[in-house]
Amino acid sequence: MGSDRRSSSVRATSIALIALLAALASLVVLPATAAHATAPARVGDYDGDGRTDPAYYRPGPNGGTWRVGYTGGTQVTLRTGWGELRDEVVPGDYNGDALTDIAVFRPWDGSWSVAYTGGGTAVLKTNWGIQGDLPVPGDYNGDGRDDMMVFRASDGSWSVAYSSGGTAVLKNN
Ligand SMILES: [Ca+2]
Ligand SMILES: [Ca+2]
Ligand SMILES: [Ca+2]
Repeated sequence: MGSDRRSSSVRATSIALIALLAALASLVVLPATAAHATAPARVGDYDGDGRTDPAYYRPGPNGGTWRVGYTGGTQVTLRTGWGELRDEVVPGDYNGDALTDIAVFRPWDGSWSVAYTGGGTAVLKTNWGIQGDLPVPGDYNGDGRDDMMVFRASDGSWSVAYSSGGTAVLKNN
């Protein structure tokens, strides 16, 4: 009897603890889940078959996760633990091998880092862009490699650093 009472009291305490944890979880976990739900879709041709593949980047405290669903139906995690929470994702084909590469722009130091889908990583550029700039990667010189463009709303400038080297301001105001 005594042991039953004790175990039911332990059970009650456990249930109270679980309820407390659930309440805390709803405070702590749900906003993160909501953020994950809005993980940006970043399409690209990640397998080079000429068809655009749906993909998304999910930021996390220990680095982000990139998932891609190939048009043929296979889903693959391209990379985990890569990128930081405040990074902006800027996928593109930075080496011109026809495979979209995963990449991030880091506003606080202006760095552009890429993890090539074919393998290997690189910091493509530093000090290219600041907080508030809009990164707009694309192939601005038609050499088959995407370039690092930043648009600055405050002065209407479009500044590009070509993947092959060199920089230019394409348009101002
Ligand atoms: Ca594809
Ligand atoms: Ca590539
Ligand atoms: Ca280019």
